[in-house]
Amino acid sequence: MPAKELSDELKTNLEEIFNMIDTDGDGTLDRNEILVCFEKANGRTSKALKYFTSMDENRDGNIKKAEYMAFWESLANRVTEDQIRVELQTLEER
Ligand SMILES: [Ca+2]
Ligand SMILES: [Ca+2]
Repeated sequence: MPAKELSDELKTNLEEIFNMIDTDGDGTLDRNEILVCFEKANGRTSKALKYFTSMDENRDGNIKKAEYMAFWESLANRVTEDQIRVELQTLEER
């Protein structure tokens, strides 16, 4: 099955969230930034760490934007965009 592309709208949304999580603006998400984001969202730290581990493909402890986008793109092959939006809403709820 060919890889499913994320819609432009969802990509824009994902980039906005990336920039929101990347509080020091260095273009990568570190463990701390992810934890802060998820703690503010719902205190769901274990879920944050699960996401973080699956996103960090090269295991260097940081999530680059490319790794982040690749994670969501691979997720798009398994779930619908609506489900991704639901996930994103849990991040955006403050
Ligand atoms: Ca950062
Ligand atoms: Ca990495």
